[in-house]
Amino acid sequence: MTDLDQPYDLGADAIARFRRDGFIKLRNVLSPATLARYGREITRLTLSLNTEQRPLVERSTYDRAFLQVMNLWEKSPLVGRFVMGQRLGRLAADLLEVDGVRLYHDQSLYKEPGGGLTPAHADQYYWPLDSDRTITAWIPLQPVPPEMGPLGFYAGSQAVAFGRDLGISDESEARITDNMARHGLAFDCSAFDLGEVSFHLGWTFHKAGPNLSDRPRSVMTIIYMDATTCLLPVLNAVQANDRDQWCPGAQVGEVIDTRKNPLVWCRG
Ligand SMILES: O=C(O)CCC(=O)C(=O)O
Repeated sequence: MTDLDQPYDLGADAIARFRRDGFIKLRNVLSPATLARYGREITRLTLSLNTEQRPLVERSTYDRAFLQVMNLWEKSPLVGRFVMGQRLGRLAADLLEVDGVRLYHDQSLYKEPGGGLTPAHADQYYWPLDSDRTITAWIPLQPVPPEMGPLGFYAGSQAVAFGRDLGISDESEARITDNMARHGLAFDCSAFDLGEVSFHLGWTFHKAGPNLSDRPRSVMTIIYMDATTCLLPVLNAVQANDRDQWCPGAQVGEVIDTRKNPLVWCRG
């Protein structure tokens, strides 16, 4: 077994902290060797499959934030091995306090040198899922110092309803940031060391600064859901798009177990 599969020692209070804050940052989750091996393939695929050709100045705020390529696990057996890794899957299930997790989808988020901020948002706005037991592992493929745009989290914001209807935009950045300040929620936008991985709930508000460095900020993300999650009727066009891309054929009110949603980890 490699560090991709071995259990990670979460420590005594990590699950309680995650329950309270809606996010957690964990050190030494993946080794430099593992990140280098799989990271090379993730970055290679991201650059070869990316369709964005416009210069940064001609793009919207969303499109300046990162190059985004989804479901790399389907494109490369090597990335498939990474996404099905048992260490991250088990961490997702333990933090969610569920018996098993399935894949919702993966995505590579590559903030180019000079790339803009990632506006404040909560991911679950995009997802037609009937459970709040959803979680994203944010896995930097190199260290992320403050000037490269580390992901930042509002502690406890998973309990805030305001802003859940806002997609990533200048409006979400302005209104959610203002509302988080009104609630006085602490914002953790600390750097990530190599090997450090964060996990956040689908309803936790988060954002990232611009990449002011001359190096790309390459990050792989894996989105897991409780293995018993069912499909909801979609609320908007972006949710319809998500349903069709990430769980084609799933039926409203039934457990989402299409070929695109393999069980990654389950207890026992
Ligand atoms: O990487 C980023 O800048 C944004 C990431 C994000 O919003 C997410 O993974 O949910």
